[in-house]
Amino acid sequence: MRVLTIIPTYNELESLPITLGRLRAAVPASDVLVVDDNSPDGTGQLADSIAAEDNQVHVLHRKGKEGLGAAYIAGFKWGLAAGYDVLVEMDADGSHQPEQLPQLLDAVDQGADLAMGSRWVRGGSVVNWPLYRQAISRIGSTYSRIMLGVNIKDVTGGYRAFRRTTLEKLNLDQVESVGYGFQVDLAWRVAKMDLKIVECPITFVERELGASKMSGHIVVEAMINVTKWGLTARWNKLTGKTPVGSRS
Ligand SMILES: Nc1nc2c(ncn2[C@@H]2O[C@H](COP(=O)(O)OP(=O)(O)O)[C@@H](O)[C@H]2O)c(=O)[nH]1
Ligand SMILES: [Mg+2]
Repeated sequence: MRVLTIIPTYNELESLPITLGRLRAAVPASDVLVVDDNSPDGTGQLADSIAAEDNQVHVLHRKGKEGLGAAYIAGFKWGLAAGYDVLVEMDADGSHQPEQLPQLLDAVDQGADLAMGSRWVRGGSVVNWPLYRQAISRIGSTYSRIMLGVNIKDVTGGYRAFRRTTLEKLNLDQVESVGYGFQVDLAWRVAKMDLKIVECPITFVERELGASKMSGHIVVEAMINVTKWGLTARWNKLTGKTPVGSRS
């Protein structure tokens, strides 16, 4: 299996080299694609200098900050075009421990179409995460589960390994949202296709360096979108038709 780990970055100058070093040591076989949104702190240039020394590290430079979702879509397209078999999502800040990636890859190897790192299954946990962040994550996951009818415990999580065929079946250009909504959107699309999703317990460690890019806007966007998707799906089921302009 050729594996590409995609790491989106925005102002991760301090964290990125540590995470990259850990990833290259933990899973040397995985190539890496850093997707940088022209970080003002020079993360993109730092990634370039690391890539110049390591031919398994690549960098995709984007014009400006367009959100996590857009960065991942660009990264997925790059990885699919380059022929990778498995595409991994990983944060740059160390929250997704590279040492736990083999679990996700094993799950894919054993037949999962999507392996998801999960904080909210037995064995999963969070370290140093403030209570309000835990509350947002748990409530957001539970609300999404009920609203969308998906049986995934940690649906907003962003440590994932996709089999390439899974991404090929999704219409990536239709995926909406920028933040957590993006992760929910992707997971829901996979769940609707009746593919095999496996949740693997992970220990999510809050960043020690740099600042979070999470905002109230991102949370509100996710809530509004999940509500909209859930109601649209119920409406479609009830009427047996697809309203004009709705998601398929
Ligand atoms: N390219 C890109 N990366 C982003 C953007 N927003 C967040 N990220 C990255 O996404 C990952 C998760 O973001 P983070 O701020 O740690 O979110 P939190 O863990 O929910 O607090 C980090 O690697 C960020 O650098 C963005 O707009 N563009
Ligand atoms: Mg983080």
